[in-house]
Amino acid sequence: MANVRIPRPWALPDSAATPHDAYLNRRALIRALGLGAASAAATRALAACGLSVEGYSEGGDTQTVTGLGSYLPGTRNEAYAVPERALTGEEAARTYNNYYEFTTSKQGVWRLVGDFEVEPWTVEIAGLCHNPGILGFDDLVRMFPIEERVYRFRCVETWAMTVPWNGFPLASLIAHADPMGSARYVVFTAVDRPAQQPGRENRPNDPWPYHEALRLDEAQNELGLLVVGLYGEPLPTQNGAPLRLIVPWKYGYKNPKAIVRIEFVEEQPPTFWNTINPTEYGFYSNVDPAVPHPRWSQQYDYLIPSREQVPTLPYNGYAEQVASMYVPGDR
Ligand SMILES: Nc1nc2c(c(=O)[nH]1)N[C@H]1C(S)=C(S)[C@@H](COP(=O)(O)O)O[C@H]1N2
Ligand SMILES: [Mo]
Repeated sequence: MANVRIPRPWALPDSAATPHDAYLNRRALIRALGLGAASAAATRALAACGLSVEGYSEGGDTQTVTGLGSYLPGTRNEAYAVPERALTGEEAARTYNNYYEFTTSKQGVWRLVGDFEVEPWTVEIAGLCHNPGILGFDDLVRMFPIEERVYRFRCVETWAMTVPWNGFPLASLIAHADPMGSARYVVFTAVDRPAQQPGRENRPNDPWPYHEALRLDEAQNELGLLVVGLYGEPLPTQNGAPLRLIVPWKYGYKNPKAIVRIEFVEEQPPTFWNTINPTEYGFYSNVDPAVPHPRWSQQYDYLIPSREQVPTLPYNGYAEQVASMYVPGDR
């Protein structure tokens, strides 16, 4: 193995990396070696070569067939194409992340996710609904047909990407849960597992576990996607495996990763970033180029990894689908 030459994007400065090629080459190597996506032996063999299996790594030897992604990529839904932007390279999408449970270094997250176990995984449906209960990950991907949608994604910090997500409509899960008339908000809670989340010790005063919320009508909008895959592959841990929310008209922090609980409530609930800094991060947090962040402009998206600058669009380009839900002043 020592004579196999693999580009190592992590050894290069960001500007010099050609990540997409490196990613494809590494996958080709993994396949050529006949290694499964996540067996412990494969992971150790790759680690010995200075490589890692994207997404699921050490500790991932309990993968089932569904865990390996037999339900992916699902059917491409052409209603959600983004014709005016090129797709972001896979490697960039997988190696430039915000995930404070691991680290605040965007290029460091993917290196630190190795101990995080994505299986077994269950999601609790709770609160004001007629059909509460606990659903296993495998149940979810069997119950709800998976589709692929290309969405713009915009972090409040101005970086942006355009990627194909694989998942099922949040509205479908909500219909299954059957909310009561008194339910007005939906809360999403991330897994609370500090022993496998090395960044937690650096931010002990944050209101963990990560939690976010939507008004019920927002959550029922056609755009909300519960995501289990990225680029047709199982969702990498650093991107929120095994289950995360994508609501593309909102800033990135409204898209929680590693969800274990979805709860229906009556009153507007607290949310992670709004609690930390309410003047900078509102409850709604819809993408809006006209409202500057207190510390920077929101007029442009900077596409990763090139940093190409493009105008930020109202509601991130999804005004047609979502604008009617809001009144002026919703922040
Ligand atoms: N659990 C959890 N979810 C999270 C975050 C986080 O720190 N923890 N960061 C959010 C932020 S600020 C952004 S921009 C997106 C980044 O998603 P990506 O890494 O898949 O691009 O995840 C969001 N979801
Ligand atoms: Mo973000």
